[in-house]
Amino acid sequence: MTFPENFLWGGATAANQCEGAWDINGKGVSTADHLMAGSKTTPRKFTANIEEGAYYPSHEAIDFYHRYKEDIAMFAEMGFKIFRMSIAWARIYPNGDDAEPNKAGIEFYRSVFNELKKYGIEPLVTLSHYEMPYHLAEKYDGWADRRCIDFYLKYCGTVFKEYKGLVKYWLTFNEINSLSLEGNGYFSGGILSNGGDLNIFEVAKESKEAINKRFNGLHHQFIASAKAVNLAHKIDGNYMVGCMLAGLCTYPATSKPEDILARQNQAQRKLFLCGDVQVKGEYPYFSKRYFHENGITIDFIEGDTKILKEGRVDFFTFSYYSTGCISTDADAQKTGGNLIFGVVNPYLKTSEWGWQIDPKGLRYFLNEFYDRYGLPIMVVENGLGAKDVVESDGSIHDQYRIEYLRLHVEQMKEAIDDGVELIGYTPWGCIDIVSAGTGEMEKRYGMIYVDKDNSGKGTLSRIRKDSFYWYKRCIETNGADI
Ligand code: BGP
Repeated sequence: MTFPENFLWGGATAANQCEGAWDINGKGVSTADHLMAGSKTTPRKFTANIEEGAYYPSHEAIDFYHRYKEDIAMFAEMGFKIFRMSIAWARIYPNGDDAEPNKAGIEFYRSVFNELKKYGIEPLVTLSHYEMPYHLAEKYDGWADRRCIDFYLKYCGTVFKEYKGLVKYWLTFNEINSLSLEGNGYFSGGILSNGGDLNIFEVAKESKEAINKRFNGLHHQFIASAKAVNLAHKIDGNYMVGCMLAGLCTYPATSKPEDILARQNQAQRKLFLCGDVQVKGEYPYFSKRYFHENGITIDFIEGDTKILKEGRVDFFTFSYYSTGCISTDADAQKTGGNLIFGVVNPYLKTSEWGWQIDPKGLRYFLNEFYDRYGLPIMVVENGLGAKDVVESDGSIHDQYRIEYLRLHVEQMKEAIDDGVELIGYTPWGCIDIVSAGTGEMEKRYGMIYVDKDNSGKGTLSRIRKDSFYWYKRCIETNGADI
């Protein structure tokens, strides 16, 4: 059992969780800049105005904007072949609907890509990772408005042209299926009228109108993604454009037929619907009944069907942290997760944040996705959010993280042996960054520690954890010595 010779080992981040520099060198304010910090039990709050003196985690984050050279050097030291990052749309088009792009923003990412190139690290660029220019949310209600498709394409066209030769792999939307989840209108769609406090751990109550708006927002993202795939291919025949799904991976809680059906339903609606549209180029058969029963009417216009067909993605990617179970028993105990999840699986252990750890599930779902889509796959997020302790000598012994990663790497190996065409692995938050769900800093995923706490205090200095040396060895031996 070995990983293929050219396997893309690396790590993953997102702009609003690591860059900081939220309002300098021409960057516009993004939807993520309006989110305060929360915790495991308190939802993050969205504020319509940025409150003076209040703490907004994205504003400084880990200051990757000024420290990218130092950080990329450490990624190179670990042996990264690929680095997943996102471009902050508002750094390129500050308001989203501007006539001209912000030159300083374009040059910033060019410098980052050049720095990666220096070490032979391939960028994997997410075009939209849980943020958009705030102006688009305020003026147009975000993705609920079809005009956002053109604003997004203008932005895509600019970066596709500017970074030709520097980037090969693109992802159109991070965890696009999060917009198919209750209560996620603002977070993943900039739909302000669906906003308010954000609690992505609970099913928020939405009006029929809000649900309809959210699904139309999703439809607009599908069209934007398909058009972006086409545009990318026109600009550079070597571009590879992928979709990215939140791996909301579930099992039936019992063998009771009702549970089996409920799980099938959940998987179709929350997972496969988006994958099917982006990979197969059309809405799946089961969407009709689902939309009908929930009063959802998609605003299809002439040409949409063709656009979806012609804009199928080149590869498939997903995030994988944990699994949950689906049950029809209303009293079954709920479990945590990066988005809304199911009920407890008695066979699994959980992380400190209540996410169930399931390495074998990764092999299972890699097989599921490959069987359904037949495209090359990358696991573009995976990891353990945990608190770390810095010892008096400055070392950090994160054996728990090594164990988590080791077990998942083992299962990827198995999946490759099963015949799955797995081409890359970018564990989440390879350097500690702000948590998307809670806004905390102390929910750490990194192999590199960043000195900063939940209230935003710290020196921002970087420290190599034990997992840093473990991952370096893993990459060096192409997954043989783990
Ligand atoms: C995914 C997001 C990431 C990320 C990760 C971990 O859903 O794509 O942005 O942060 O989950 O979640 P969290 O940061 O809430 O621990």
